[in-house]
Amino acid sequence: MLVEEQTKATERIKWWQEAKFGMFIHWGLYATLAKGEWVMAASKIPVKEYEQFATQFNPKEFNAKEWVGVAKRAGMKYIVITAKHHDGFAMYHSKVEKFNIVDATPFGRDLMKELAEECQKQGIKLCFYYSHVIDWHHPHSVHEYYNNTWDYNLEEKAFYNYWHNLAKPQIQELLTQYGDIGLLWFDTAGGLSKKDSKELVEFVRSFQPNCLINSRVSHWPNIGDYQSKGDNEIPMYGEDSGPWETPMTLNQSWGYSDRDQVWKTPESIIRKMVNIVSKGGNLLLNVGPTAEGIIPEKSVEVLEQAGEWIERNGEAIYGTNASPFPYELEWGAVTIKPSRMYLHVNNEKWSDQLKLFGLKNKVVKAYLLADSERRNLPITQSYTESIDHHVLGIDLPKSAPDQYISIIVLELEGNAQVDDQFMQQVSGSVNLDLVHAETAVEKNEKTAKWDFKITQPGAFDVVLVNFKKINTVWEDHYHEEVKVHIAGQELKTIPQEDQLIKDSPACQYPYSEVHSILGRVHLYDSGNNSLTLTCNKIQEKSFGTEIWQAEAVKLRSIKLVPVGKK
Ligand code: FHN
Repeated sequence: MLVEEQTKATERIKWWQEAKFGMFIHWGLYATLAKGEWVMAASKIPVKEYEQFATQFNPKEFNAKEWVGVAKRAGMKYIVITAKHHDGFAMYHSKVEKFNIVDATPFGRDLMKELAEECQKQGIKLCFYYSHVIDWHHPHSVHEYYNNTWDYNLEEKAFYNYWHNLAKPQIQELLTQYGDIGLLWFDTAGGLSKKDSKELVEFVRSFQPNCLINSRVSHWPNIGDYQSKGDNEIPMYGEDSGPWETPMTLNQSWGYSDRDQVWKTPESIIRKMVNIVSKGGNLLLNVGPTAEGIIPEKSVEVLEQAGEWIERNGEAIYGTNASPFPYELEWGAVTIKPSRMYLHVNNEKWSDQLKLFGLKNKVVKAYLLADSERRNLPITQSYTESIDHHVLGIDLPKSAPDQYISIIVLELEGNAQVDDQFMQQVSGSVNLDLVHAETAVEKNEKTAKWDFKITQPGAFDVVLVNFKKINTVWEDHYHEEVKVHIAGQELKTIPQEDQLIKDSPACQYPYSEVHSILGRVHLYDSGNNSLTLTCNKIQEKSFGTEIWQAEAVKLRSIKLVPVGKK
């Protein structure tokens, strides 16, 4: 990219990177069936029959002020709403297609106009989701896999008929009828050519040069302003060098489903948000309103409770940068600002003293974010030259001052500088994320190698960490031996599902975190070590982010857990 273009891109995305938290709204005609947004395809509902639901769609309870108010109270800074999902129904007044909320329903109001006005009033950026390739209503839309073949014959489809007569004109409408649009969220680009993808980006820019575009505009890499991770996917520390987001469900569905009552708790939302923000990402959290126009009560309750925490702790969230440590910290997470570090401590890890390894700066002052008087917390700092080891100790009050996660602010001399080597954490465990390994392929064997520092030698269990998608048979993926070499010792075993964690900070439905104990090793000396893993699951990161493209089992990391401290 040219320097001038890069400067423009950096400027364009600044508001979004500072915002951190947005509301995703999946709302469409499918809400009348209350079975999620894929109901038309799942039940192969013919277009003519599906169109009939519009005659009953009358969301009289819709109130733009209330909806924007929910986002605001949750601490969200932008709203991304489905202007058209895969069913092809436009939730705004489209002049090019009558299958829209104004022309086809008794409701007859352009609710996007109402939302745009309200967002403007309440200082929230309005953004649109637009399903640009899948459209089950239009006879000529063509996706790589998911087409309406129950009404239309695939061979008779002429993609450019759809593209020029519906998709592009509707995108133009969205960019010209509702004022400034924060971003366009495209989805499911399978089959769209590189040329069409790039032209679409230019097309959007020609109407609104500052409108952001997410990476799902195309399946070709490096198109768009930022990376949308897979649905509900939270990456590893340092996995993405550019801006990224996690689109996430509050329960297990996007569009309203009366069967889905598996809600995340406010605590889980806060933890995931902190985890995402500490890795430099944004959280785009979904609600699926009912056909009447109501955001489900349970969603509002969870969002409001999460919002109360965010309101108290916003200084450590908005406008921050990612943690400089390349691994998950066992007590929580870190965010930074110039000359400042925020330690987000999970309340169940709260103790008399918190220790942080690897911070090189002098700490000028430490205090609790919850303490309006900013009273000093006693600290000690030491450095052991022989093993190049920095240790900060912070004495803490008896009880954690906030709900779920309590924040310690460190004022630093200069901007945060840390030892970015992998090293033992305070409990003695070492987390080695795949993304930071040196990988190689030799004689059909894939290896990953990490260097790390040991400060507390001893015996360790070696644990392989994978994320496994629901309904996946583990043995289909792990049926060969994996090998670990460390300090002259070798472990060889077929990994088993020894422990299943359903809701860890970085893992959630449709994935569970699986721990496999590979065996035990002994590290006798302090200092530098290396570990090599041989495993056929080691692979370069993939670009596919839609849920059906995501791997069924993803290798994340390997851990050394000191014996007796699991
Ligand atoms: O198929 C869609 C799905 O309905 C939903 O809109 C999600 C949100 O990220 N995107 C697609 C699947 O990845």
